[in-house]
Amino acid sequence: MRNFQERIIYQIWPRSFKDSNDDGIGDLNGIIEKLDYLQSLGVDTLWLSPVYATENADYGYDVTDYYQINPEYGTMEDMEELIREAKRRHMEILMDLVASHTSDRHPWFQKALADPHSPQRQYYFFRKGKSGPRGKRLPPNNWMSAFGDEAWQWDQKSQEYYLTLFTPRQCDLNWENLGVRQGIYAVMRFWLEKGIAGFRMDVINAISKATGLPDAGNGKPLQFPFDHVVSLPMSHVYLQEMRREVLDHYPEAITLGEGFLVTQEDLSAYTRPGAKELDLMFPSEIHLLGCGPLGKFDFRKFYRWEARDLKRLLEDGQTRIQGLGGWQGIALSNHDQPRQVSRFGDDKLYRRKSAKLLAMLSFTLRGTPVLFQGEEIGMTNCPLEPEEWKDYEALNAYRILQERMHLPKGMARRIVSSMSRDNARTPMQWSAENFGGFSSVKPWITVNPNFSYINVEDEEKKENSLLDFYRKLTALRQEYPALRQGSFKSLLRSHPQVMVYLREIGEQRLLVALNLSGKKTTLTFTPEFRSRKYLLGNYRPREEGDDVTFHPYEGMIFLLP
Ligand code: ISL
Ligand code: CA
Repeated sequence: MRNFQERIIYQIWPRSFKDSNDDGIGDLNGIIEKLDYLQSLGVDTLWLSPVYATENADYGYDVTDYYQINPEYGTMEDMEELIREAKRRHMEILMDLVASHTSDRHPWFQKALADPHSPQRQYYFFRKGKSGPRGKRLPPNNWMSAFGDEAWQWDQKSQEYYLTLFTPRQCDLNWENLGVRQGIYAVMRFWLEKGIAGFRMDVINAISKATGLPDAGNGKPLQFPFDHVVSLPMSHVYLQEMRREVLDHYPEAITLGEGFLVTQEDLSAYTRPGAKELDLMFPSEIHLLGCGPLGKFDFRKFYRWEARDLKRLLEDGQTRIQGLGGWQGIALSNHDQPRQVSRFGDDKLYRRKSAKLLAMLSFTLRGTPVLFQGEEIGMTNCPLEPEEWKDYEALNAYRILQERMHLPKGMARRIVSSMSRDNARTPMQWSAENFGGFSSVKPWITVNPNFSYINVEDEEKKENSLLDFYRKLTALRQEYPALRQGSFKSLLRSHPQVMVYLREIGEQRLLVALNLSGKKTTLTFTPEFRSRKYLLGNYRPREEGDDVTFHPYEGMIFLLP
């Protein structure tokens, strides 16, 4: 059946994974070349960020044709081979279903533009503008896009606006329309028939928009319409329909939801067993840790947090979801976030140690681990010049911080650099050769200069490497059902930096203790934990009694009798 709790998922961002044909762009054959490597990690599910035909306005999240492979990445035959070759190595492929919007070059949208009376016109949100002071034309409402601009684009020909909640080239689909839903279900069947394992679903909690598209918030210009697009009741109805119409016919297919501001309540509503909607979902809040109310690029409270904040956030999240029911994907990073060791660890003095610590978190929290390419070798944020930035969000934030928020260039640049999605999108570092062994020519985006000492080949040679540690963790997770299915119980809640928890199933009890900080500290283990067996940790195991000194970012996993 749907064994989503048992899996270990690895996210591939294909454009930057491996280039097989020397054009500087990652591709499907590149992934095929690296399947043995992926298998050696012990992962069993490969989630590919979108590989469909696209105009790259949002690097694949602007789909022009769901039935074609992006020619930069290869052909449909390559895709079929990838599915086959992965299976041969006991791995399966998760596709990215981008169903909340299409590219403005998708044939549906092209028809909608060409003929306002076409059925496709109703697939999107076309609306008349409002008239403002002195006959000035205003958009239908005050909605802001996820990237900070007006969420409406003007169609000169029909004199109407259309809704774009991300880049201006990603047109929101109207899920109220049966044609849209049937169209997406057909896409899903097409891919499931090809033998994929299921879907990661892009902004799936925003597929329903409030009737009448009312103004957001207090009616002031440019507000992100959280209340009118996030997790509206109909989003559940659509997903239940999708389950009945498509997924029930593929009893092994798994669905992993992604969305805007997914709270624990939200996550549970979509994934609790009775819901019959999604299998698992990503919670959002960890990625907002330390950000102010404006989110990722909020400069007022920018990026300030302490170990105790991360600890509390994780403990609360784990406990709440367990109580509410439902299942989460554990991802400390992805293609939308900075590199995890730079964001939550220390990418300088304790890069390797803290990367191992974070890996221990991913594999021992209650949920399904979802790794992101490069974290297994401790890839870090990349110091790019603004001229080298590729991501729409970064470029736009840079402009907005200066123009609208009047920040000096240097400060705007620092803010964007540390949070930019490009940090996660520089090429995978395979070796110390030119361009990190990713390609033989200059890649589409700059390679992080630290490839000379952070790369897979070096890791493979080293003893006690991070890569090796990941392999130990995948094996440990296979060995102990408590890590996969067990309950979560946090201990020592009041400690400011060490997170301690139990994972327990039947007779099996594991104790995890992780120092989330770069400061040393000593913990006293109470007598009930005296006869613990050390399983794995990121420092040398030591004979210690009741008082245990935790080094910076030290983590330990024990088996309890
Ligand atoms: O990236 C974010 C903040 O920097 C998130 O808010 C993100 O926009 C949100 O989680 C939705 O992301 C997904 O859909 C987007 C796409 O740009 C992202 O890459 C994708 O993961 C639109 O398709
Ligand atoms: Ca290529």
